[in-house]
Amino acid sequence: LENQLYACLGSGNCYKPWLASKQLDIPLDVHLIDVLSGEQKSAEYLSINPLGVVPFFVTNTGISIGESNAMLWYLAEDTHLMPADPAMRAQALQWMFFEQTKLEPFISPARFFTTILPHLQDEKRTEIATWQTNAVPGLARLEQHLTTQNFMLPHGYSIADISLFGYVHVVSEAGFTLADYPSIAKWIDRVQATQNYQSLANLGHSQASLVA
Ligand SMILES: N[C@@H](CCC(=O)N[C@@H](CS)C(=O)NCC(=O)O)C(=O)O
Repeated sequence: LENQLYACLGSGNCYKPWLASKQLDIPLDVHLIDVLSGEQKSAEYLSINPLGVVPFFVTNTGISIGESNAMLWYLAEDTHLMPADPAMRAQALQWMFFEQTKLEPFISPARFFTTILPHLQDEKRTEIATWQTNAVPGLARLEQHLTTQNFMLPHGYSIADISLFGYVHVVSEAGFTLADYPSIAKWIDRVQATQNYQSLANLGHSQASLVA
């Protein structure tokens, strides 16, 4: 039995555990779920994940894990992507909660209705503007942090970076310009230069261009 990842193309949340598995060389079977056609609510998928969302992870010992950042935590245990020091582990978690509360809820839907379903952009104009406004404080805080640090944690590249990278590296697809965030832009370059890095477009292999 291999680790199983249920994922959809183009998703920052799905990308996070997949990228970690690639960088750590952890074997993983990827099952693509077509969220745009509602496959995540099919009886077959609900029997695997009753919440009907992706990503979803089943370990090679048969244990189910929801939430992309929880998957990162599991995959990185005892590796260079997880700090050993308890206070640093807590800082990793701190940034992962920051990602899920201050950035992902705004960048993800703004990007969805701008880039993934652009025909809904006009209809969603007001909501998109609100999501964009709400993402600014989080992006400003990240920019400030990365002005003095190469990576999120002082010891170097970690799951905190992977967590934030998922949506922040595609923030231009949500209507932002990275020129406004020069330290974030340089951090994106540094993450892309880490060992065994794989782009979001490679998630699900060649089919990823459908929603790139
Ligand atoms: N907080 C969750 C977010 C999961 C999530 O929102 N998944 C989206 C795709 S990125 C989804 O499955 N949407 C389809 C639906 O809700 O029906 C995580 O980090 O894993």
